[in-house]
Amino acid sequence: MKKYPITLTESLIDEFDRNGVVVTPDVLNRDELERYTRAVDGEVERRTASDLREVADKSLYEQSFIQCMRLWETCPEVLPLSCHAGLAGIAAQLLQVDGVRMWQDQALYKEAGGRETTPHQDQTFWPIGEEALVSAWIPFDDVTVANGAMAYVPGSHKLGRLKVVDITHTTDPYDILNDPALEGAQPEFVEVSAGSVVWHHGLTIHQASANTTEHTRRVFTVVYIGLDARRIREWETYPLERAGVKVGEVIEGLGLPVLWPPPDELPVPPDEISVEVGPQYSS
Ligand SMILES: O=C(O)CCC(=O)C(=O)O
Repeated sequence: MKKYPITLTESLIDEFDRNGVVVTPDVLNRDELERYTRAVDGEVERRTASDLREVADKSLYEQSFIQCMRLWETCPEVLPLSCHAGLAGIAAQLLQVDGVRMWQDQALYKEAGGRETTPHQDQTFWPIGEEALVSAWIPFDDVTVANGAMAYVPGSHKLGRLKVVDITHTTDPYDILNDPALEGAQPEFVEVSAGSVVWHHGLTIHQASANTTEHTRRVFTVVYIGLDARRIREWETYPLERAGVKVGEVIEGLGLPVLWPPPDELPVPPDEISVEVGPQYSS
C-alpha cells in the first residue's frame, strides 16, 4: 500500500463519517497557494474575458459564483493541483476506499455582491447513486461568513439522496432545509484560512453565504469518486457521455483519471473538451 503524503488521524476520519464534513488545516504551503492561485486566476480570467456583465445582470445561479470547470484539461499550471497526490490521498482516507478518481474540478469565484449559494446535495445532480464521493473545497482567500463561507448540515449525508435542488435552471428550487428528513437540523458555518481544505461528502447538505465584501471569494474544488462507483441510470452527464460509461458500468475512462493510488506520472488531459462543460467556458 502506497504511503499517504498526508496521513489523517482516526478521529478525523471518524468525524467525517459522523458529520459528512471536516477541515484539514495547512494542506497547501504558501508557495503552492501562491502558484495555484495565480494559475486558477489566470484561467478564470481567460475563460470569462468576454463576459462584461455586472453581477446584477446575471442569472440567479450565476450570481452565486463564476463557475469554470475542468481547468486541469485546459491549463497545465492547474493540473498539478487537480491531481495533487496529497489531496487525493486524503479523499481516499476519508471515504475509506483503496482508491479514487477525479470526477471533476472547478473554480467557484463568488464575486463581490454575489448572492448566497442555495442549499443542496451535490450527488443528486449526477446519475451515480450513493457511491463514495467527496469534495475538496480549497479556498485561495480566508473565508468568513461575510465573503461566502460554506455551511453544512452535520450528519445529513446519512439521509441518502433527498430531492434534487435544481440550482441551475429554476428560480424557485426545492427548499431542502425544510425536508422532513432533516427534523429541523440546520447548517453550521465553517470559516477557514487559505491553505486549509474543507471536505464534504457528496450527500452532505451545504450552502454558502453571500459575499458582502468588496473582493471576490476565490475557491477551487476537486471532486473525487471511489474506483468501484457505477453509473446507476441514464441522465445525460458530460463526463459519463464523453467517457462512454453506460448504465451499470464502472465509472472510468477518458477525463476521469485515477488519482489514488497516485499515478507514476501526472495524467494527460483529453485532447478535446466540450464548450458545454461550464457556463463560462470559451475557447
Ligand atoms: O462555493 C460555493 O459557493 C458552493 C460550493 C459548492 O456547492 C460545492 O463545492 O459543492
